[in-house]
Amino acid sequence: AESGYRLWMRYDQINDEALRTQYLKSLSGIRIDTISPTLKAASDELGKGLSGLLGRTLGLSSTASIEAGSVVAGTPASSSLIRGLKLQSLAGLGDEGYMLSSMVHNGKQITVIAANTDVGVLYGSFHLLRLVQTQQPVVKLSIVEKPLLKHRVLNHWDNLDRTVERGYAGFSLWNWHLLPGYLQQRYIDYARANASIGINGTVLTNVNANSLILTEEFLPKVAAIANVLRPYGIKVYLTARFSSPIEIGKLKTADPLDESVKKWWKDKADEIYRHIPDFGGFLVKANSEGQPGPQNYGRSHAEGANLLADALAPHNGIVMWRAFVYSHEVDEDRFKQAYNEFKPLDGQFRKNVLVQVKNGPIDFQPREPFSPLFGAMPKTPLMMEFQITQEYLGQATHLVYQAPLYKEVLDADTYVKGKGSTVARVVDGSLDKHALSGIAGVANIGDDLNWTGHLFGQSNWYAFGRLAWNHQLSSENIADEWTGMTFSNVPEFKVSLRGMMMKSRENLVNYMTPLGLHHIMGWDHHYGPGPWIKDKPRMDWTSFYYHKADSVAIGFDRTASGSNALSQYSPQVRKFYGDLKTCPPEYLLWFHRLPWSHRMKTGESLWEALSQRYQQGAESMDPLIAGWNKLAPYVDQERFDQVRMLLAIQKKEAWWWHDACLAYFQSRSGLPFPQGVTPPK
Ligand code: GCW
Repeated sequence: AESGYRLWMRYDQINDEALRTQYLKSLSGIRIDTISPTLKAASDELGKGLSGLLGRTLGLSSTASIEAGSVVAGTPASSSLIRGLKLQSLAGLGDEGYMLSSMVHNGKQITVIAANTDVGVLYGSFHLLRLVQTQQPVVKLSIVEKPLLKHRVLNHWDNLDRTVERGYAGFSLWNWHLLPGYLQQRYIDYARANASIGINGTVLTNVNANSLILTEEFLPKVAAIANVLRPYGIKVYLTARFSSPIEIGKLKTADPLDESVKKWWKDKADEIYRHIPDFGGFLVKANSEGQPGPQNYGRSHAEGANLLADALAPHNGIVMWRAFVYSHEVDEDRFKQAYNEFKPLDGQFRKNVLVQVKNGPIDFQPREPFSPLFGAMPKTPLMMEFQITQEYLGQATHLVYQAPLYKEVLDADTYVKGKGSTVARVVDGSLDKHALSGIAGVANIGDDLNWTGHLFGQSNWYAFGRLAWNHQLSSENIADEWTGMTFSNVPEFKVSLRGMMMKSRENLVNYMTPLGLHHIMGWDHHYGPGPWIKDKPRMDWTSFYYHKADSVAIGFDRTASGSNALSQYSPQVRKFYGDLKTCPPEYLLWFHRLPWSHRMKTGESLWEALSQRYQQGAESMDPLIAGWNKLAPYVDQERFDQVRMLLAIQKKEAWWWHDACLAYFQSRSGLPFPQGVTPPK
């Protein structure tokens, strides 16, 4: 029962009786008038949540008279009371925002959850629940909220056989065999969890796509999932394999300029919308890692994207076209390839296309500089792609709270329109005035009892959703919300756990890839260390390509004397990273190739600094484990043990990284370890 299945929506009774009584005064009954499927979801959630937390079944009614303590939820259309309030602030809230207000109505103190749409009411209901779950006051509420980004989407890399590419939490949630007839409760709980953090879209299938998903065999199954998710404000999207017209359409070509191909996609879109009237659109990986695409026919990414965009446009669907492309056939730093290919296409995409860009230029490393595409395509809405599943971050075995990673990228300044041109402002459309905006997170969810394998994987799903809604939230606040809802609101507990979570990502960077090292993980599985990996069919699949360590130096020179990838950034950013005086140590080997004897600002040599970071990283596990053990009184045995056991594995593996990397790099540098660094076993 305590496996973690309930995620952050636990709704257990608040222990403190005085506090419960206080809450009951303000929240004594729920009134929702008209019951649409979405308002029913809101009312179910409020009913279940408040009754659970406050330990008393709350009256839930569409006719109950308004009493002091009533919660009135609805839209001007669904509720005459809310219509009567003539709420001014609704005007600015769009179709997903909401307000949460304490008000006096006919002399009675009530709480109003109001929005322009039913889904806004649902989001507001979850907000109210969060306040109670985290034991915040609910009197004198005056909250208005609306999302800063339009499309807040999970990307499932789920295959039709239910394996999940880079999934570490079991098999895919989507049981294609039993669909459409059998609808698991889990689909509903998935929808609730996403709605609770404002996620409004999900791509069900892997970007390495199978065209069968677009056939009559599968579309009714997709429609069944869409029907479950719809009341929760979540749209369904699919990945489109570019060669589908050939594979399932029996055409001779998939050339985007061919008339029969255009017609095929139009017909296909019409067919999909017959099954799913509010289908979201397509996510496409094309001409990347062997996937088919427009370049197979000598056409550009824009021509490929526009083909699909035109087919979806009559139905208001969108195309999310990925910019993750690189090829060993091009003699160019992999860092530079996406930019080289996409920047020239700026302005050529249809209005319903977003180009989806991974946060960094290589591939979801523990730390990457922001992708230089952000800021480089002002005429195209760019969608952020984060990876929630920890492909390169110890997968579902290591505790890594990723909000600081997401924030680091979102807050980075591109300087393309002067100071303050942050990546977040590129992505939310405010910098270049785009109405379309979005963010995607590659999901870490599977059918494991606790959804994410590592219990703390839940915090990354949660943090992604919260930042997708509002990228200005702080990592600390998000951690506090999550720990409060997931475990306990005892202040000492929250403060300790926050501290542990906030350090966890930097710890991992230190024991895996300190000082700007990147992509030195084991080949293909990307789990453990593999800095020695050299002989592979492609240079850009070796570790040596990225670290280039020899007896003299280490690092990738991306300044003007090297690949000059830095030229893809604005002059300020270029100078900042390019100048050794300003380049932060965290990014050093991303941009510079330096002798082992290079003097760091701290006075130590590069070799010493590197060794020390590995040492720090490995040693960081002891305080983390001790910290968790101290928290035992606040966590049920089952979840406590889950984390405890994984931390023990993580510690072993942090030392594995330490030993393997130090042994390897010493075989290059030939230098002795500085004092305090444990020699590798
Ligand atoms: O991160 C890499 C992964 C691939 C993945 C690819 C991509 C889905 O190793 O498994 O394929 O990127 O993002 O397309």
